[in-house]
Amino acid sequence: MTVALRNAGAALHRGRVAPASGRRFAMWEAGTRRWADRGVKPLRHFVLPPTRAFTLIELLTVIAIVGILAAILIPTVMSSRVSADRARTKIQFNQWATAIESFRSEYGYYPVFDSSNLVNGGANTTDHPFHDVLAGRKRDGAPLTAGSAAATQNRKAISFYSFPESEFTDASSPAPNLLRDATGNTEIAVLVDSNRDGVINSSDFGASLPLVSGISPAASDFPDTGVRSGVVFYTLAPGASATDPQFIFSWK
Ligand SMILES: [Ca+2]
Repeated sequence: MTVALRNAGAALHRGRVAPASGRRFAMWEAGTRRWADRGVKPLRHFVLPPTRAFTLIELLTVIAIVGILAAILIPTVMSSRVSADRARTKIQFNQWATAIESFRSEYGYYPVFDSSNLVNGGANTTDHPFHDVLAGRKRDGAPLTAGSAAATQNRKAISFYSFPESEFTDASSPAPNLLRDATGNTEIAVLVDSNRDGVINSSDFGASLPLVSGISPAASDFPDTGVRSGVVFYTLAPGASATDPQFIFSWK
């Protein structure tokens, strides 16, 4: 006795209307307990959707829209990234300044890093004055060299700041193991109120402000009379040039 129907094999059809002899069916026979071929079942009402490709106009329109969106979004994304890097740089400078102020609170005077007034001034493969004074140890974790400027100033070898690896250039870079800011700058000025008169001016840093990437702040950015602060960091802002000097400052 016949109890069921099943599709015994689907033929592949193309076109708007499948041919009438499109599909074969089998019927289950209980007596023999097997599927028996019952031939072809007409598929007169089986309609396939028409195939359709994009026209050239449609493709060009899509490409134009994608191009317009990219032109709008890419500068926005780039600008956001630069703004974020600037903000992170200011935070980083602020943390360094806090460490310097902690040093002053401990010892009663501001540390002297290097006559260049740059955070990487005097750095070599074994010593890094700015790092060593504030970290209370060398880059490799070794104790400060007895009698060195860092050991003499930070005589208690106090760790005022733990420099993360992200604040150094890669060991494989052309200038490895230098302190860097969040924008990638390694030329960073550090000024302290050495004579502790409440103002940072030429009495503290010398005849002229240190250059960063060949440029120093103008009087409009850093008055000749100085600024009332204990610690100042500055570096060149992303995209700045000699004709368009812009700096990232941090005062504390
Ligand atoms: Ca001063």
